[in-house]
Amino acid sequence: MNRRTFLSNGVKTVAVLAASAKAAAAETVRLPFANGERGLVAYPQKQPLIRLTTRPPQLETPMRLFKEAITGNDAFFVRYHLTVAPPAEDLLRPAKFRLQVKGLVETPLTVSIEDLKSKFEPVEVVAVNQCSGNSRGFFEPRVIGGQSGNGMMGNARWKGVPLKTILAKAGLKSGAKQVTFDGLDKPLLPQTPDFVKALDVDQANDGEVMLAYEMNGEPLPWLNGYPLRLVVPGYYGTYWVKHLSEIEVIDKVYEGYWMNPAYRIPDNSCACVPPGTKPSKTVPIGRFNVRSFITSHEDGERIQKDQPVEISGIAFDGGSGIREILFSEDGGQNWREAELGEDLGKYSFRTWRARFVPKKTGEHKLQVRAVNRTGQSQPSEPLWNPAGYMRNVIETVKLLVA
Ligand SMILES: Nc1nc2c(c(=O)[nH]1)N[C@H]1C(S)=C(S)[C@@H](COP(=O)(O)O)O[C@H]1N2
Ligand SMILES: [Mo]
Repeated sequence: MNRRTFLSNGVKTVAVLAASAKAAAAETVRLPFANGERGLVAYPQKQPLIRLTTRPPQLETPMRLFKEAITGNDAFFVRYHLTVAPPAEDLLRPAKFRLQVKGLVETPLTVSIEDLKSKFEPVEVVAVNQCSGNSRGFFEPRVIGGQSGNGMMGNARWKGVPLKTILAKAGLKSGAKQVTFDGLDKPLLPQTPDFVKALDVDQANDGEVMLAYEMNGEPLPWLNGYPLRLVVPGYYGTYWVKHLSEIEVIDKVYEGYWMNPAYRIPDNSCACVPPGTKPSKTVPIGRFNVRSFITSHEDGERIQKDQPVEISGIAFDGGSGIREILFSEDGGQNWREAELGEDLGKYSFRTWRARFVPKKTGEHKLQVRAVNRTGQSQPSEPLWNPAGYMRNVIETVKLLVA
């Protein structure tokens, strides 16, 4: 089956899949919080992933699939906001698909995927995409929004054209302040605001923000933005607009719904407020904070006394890179340095491992804590904000030693 046929079959199948998702989800998983029962569901180009919602499709990656630094395309999480998402297959056909660049530019552009691939020097970056609300289900007190576990994240090698190159080709006019990004998915009801995101011109021109057409050496999977998406290394997934079809340069700060009031955090250094309270001032969410996970073992797993095991996992931050990973086998009383894996770049997952020899039976609380190159680390108590964003508390995995 070639990719075209696959995509076409895929799009036809999805309606059926969505309709029968309940029935198909015989297999379920339990995320470790109240009401954490979830079905596993297989969408086109995806292996069975944890279903958060069906309309629109929102799928979370099971933690056991994060054992490698790169997340497979078939394992990569999926997040959509609008009901008519993903867009109809017809709109995505390379023959039809065009990216428009307009607004405060000297020369408005209409670019095909073929143009992007053939007329511009490609660049690559390995970068984590993580949803702002990753791990929201763990918030206490609970908050409104998708109740996800830790799997709304993934790391891939992205290939495409720097946004800066395209903006230079169009030529920014003076007074350009922000750039907005819109994809082909649309709301079902006219009252629902279209999903449009904005970046300041300086950031859009930083040379790192990318118009990506490939992910891990393949065209983007349909559910991850085929045929073109924005990649904003180090920044929360909300800016990584999928099925990107319209770029507009504007002379003011964009105030559309998905920039304001949505996707905002308390305007302070912890992006947090006392649980249950509202921030007095907010700003748009920005870079990732530091996180690390144990992915070799699941909470509650059993291991043998005196048998050495390798504990391993991943860590990342918003782009300074990981300096050090600390591992604790006693619930955070003592910490020792873990061994870092290959460095795939400052925006990538960094793998780590540590040897653990359980000396006594009973429950052992394993913990991991990453420190980035600017010295930032993770809190031992969870931080709280009303939207349930940016959770990065030190994670604990309990192992039972027999
Ligand atoms: N067109 C479009 N792009 C979008 C979204 C969307 O709803 N529509 N959601 C954003 C959000 S909030 C996230 S977290 C990422 C998720 O990327 P993924 O689905 O490829 O994992 O896509 C972003 N890009
Ligand atoms: Mo998101």
